[in-house]
Amino acid sequence: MSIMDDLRQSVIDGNMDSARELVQQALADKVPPEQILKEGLIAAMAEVGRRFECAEFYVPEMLVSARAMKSGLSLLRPYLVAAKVQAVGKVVIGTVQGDLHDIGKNLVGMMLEGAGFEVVDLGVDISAEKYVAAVQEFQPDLIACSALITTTMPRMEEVIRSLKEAGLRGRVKVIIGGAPVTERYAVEIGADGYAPDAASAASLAKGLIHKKS
Ligand code: B1M
Repeated sequence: MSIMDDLRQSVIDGNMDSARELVQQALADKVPPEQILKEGLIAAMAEVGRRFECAEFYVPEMLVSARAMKSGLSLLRPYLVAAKVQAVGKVVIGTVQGDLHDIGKNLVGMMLEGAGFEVVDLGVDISAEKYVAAVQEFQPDLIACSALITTTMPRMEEVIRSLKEAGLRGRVKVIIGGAPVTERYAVEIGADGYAPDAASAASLAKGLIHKKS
C-alpha cells in the first residue's frame, strides 16, 4: 500500500494520530501538498460521504473521520498556502439567529473542508445582518445556513431578503439545511439548494460551484 492509500484509510478509520503522522511523512517524502490534499484527505472524505449516503456510516463514524481529516489538514494548511493551492471555493457557514445547535453545522463545515472548500465558520445565533457583513468581508461563493428549530427556520428567509436588500444576492449562492428544513421550504424562500445531511451538503456545494464557473 502506498502512503496515500494509508492516509486515506486512516481518515476513513478516524485515526487522528495516524492521519497526522502520514501527512508529516508524505511531506517529508516531498509529496506535493496538493496531491496530499486531493489524493489523501479529499478522496478519503469523498469515500466517507459515499458510505454515509448508502448507510454504511452513521453520524459518529462521519464525525471521527472528519476530525482525522481536520487534524491532517491543519498540518498541511501552511504548505498549501505556501504552494498557493486554490480552494475549490469559499463558504461562509453559520447557525441562524436564535438557534444554538451547532453539532450538525460543524459536521457540514468539516465535510465542506473535506471537499476542498475554504470554510469561514461564523458560529451560532447568526443574524441576517451578520451574514450580510460576512459576505462583504469574506466574498464567499456560498452561504450555508443551519436551523434546528422550527421557530428559527424563518430566519433563513430573512438572510435571503437581507442579501437582496444589500444588493448581494446575485453574488452568492445560499444553501440551507437542518433537521426541520425541507427541499420545499428551500424553494419557497428562494434558496439555491437544500441538503438533508453533511455529505450531500458537500456534493450540493460542489455542484453549485461548477454551475457558477
Ligand atoms: Co435541542 N432541540 N433545543 N438542544 N436538540 C432539538 C433540535 C429538538 C428536535 C428536540 C426535541 O424536542 N425532540 C427540538 C426542536 C423542536 C422543533 O423545533 N421542531 C429542540 C429544542 C426544542 C431545544 C430547546 C428549545 C430546548 C429548551 O431549552 N426548551 C433549546 C434551544 C436552544 C437554542 O438553540 N436557542 C435546545 C437546546 C439544545 C442543547 C443546547 C441542549 C443541545 C445542542 C448542543 C449543540 O448543538 N452544541 C441540543 C440538542 C443536542 C438537540 C438534539 C437532541 C440533537 C441535535 C443534534 O446535534 N443532532 C435535537 C433532537 C434531534 O435532532 N434528535 C434537538 C445531531 C446532528 C449531527 O444532526 O443537527 O440534524 P443535525 O444535523 C444534520 C442535518 O440536519 C444536516 O446535516 C447534519 C449532519 O448530517 N444539517 C445541514 C444541519 N445543518 C445543516 C446545514 C446545511 C445542510 C445540512 O447547510 C447547507
